[in-house]
Amino acid sequence: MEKVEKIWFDGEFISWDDAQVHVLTHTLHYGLGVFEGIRCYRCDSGRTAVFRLREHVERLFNSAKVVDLKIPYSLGEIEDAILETIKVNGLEEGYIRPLVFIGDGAMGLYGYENPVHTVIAVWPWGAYLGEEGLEKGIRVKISSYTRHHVNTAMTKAKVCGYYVNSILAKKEAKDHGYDEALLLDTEGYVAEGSGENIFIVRHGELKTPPLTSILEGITRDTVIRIARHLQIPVREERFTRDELYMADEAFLTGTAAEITPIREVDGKVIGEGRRGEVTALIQREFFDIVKGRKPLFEEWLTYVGEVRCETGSG
Ligand code: PPE
Repeated sequence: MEKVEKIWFDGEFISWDDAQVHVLTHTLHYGLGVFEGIRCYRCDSGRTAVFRLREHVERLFNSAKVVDLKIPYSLGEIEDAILETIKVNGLEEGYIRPLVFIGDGAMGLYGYENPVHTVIAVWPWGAYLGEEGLEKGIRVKISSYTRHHVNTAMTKAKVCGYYVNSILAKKEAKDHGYDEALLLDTEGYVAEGSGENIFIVRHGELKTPPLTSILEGITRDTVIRIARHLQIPVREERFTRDELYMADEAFLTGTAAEITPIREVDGKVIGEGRRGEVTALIQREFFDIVKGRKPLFEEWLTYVGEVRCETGSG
């Protein structure tokens, strides 16, 4: 990965190489920590804008709430720190990774008296599933791993440890020559990708799994709003893998993955085996929005380096 100069670590900027932790860091052993993934884009005006900053930082605080981590900063402070981190590094376009974790101190499962650390790293990050994937679509495999049961993991929280499930699914898919894994829920319905939500297009309608055992994706919400704006019907409804096989189009959504068309699932060609029309339409609208070309969705953009009249408090 491409390094930048500084990382925000507990309120201070330190150099990338100095951003280290002790080997007895609690989160490293047991996985209880929360994080976010946010993107910023260089707009046509030349300015850099963070996409849906408020919603991402709110989700970070909600994730922390779900697992009882106390973030020692307010929501507004984290937002400002994110903007500052982008600015000091001169990042024009890329990815932002806030992480809240439990430091070293006591070992054993009850780490709640250990210090809680907060870091914000940024780096340039291109297309998550490849530039070609964005254009031509990717090949996906239904995973042999099941997405967490709602009472095993509270999947609306973006918790570090949950990602072991995603990593194994992703590795399995890659080992079998696919680009990405798709996980079913404990009842066998389509849930989500290893790090993306999923949509299908059938009979001119969009369908996406309801928010039960999946992450409340911010890109998912963006797509739903874009579809409504374009007057494409959207249903949040469970569907099965055979319905996915029969779909006219399918695509994945995520901050990292953006909007990535699916051209094949388990060796079966989806639709015409390339980016479908509805997918292309939504993808185009999405990139226009994040790059500041759509005044109607301007409220989703927070520009870096501008004085903000409103900073929320946590
Ligand atoms: N489901 C999961 C499990 C998930 O991790 C993500 C984001 C999503 C859905 C989509 O959510 P949103 O980004 O709000 O639209 N995955 C992040 C981590 C990727 C990584 O490799 O790290 C991301 O896209 O930033």
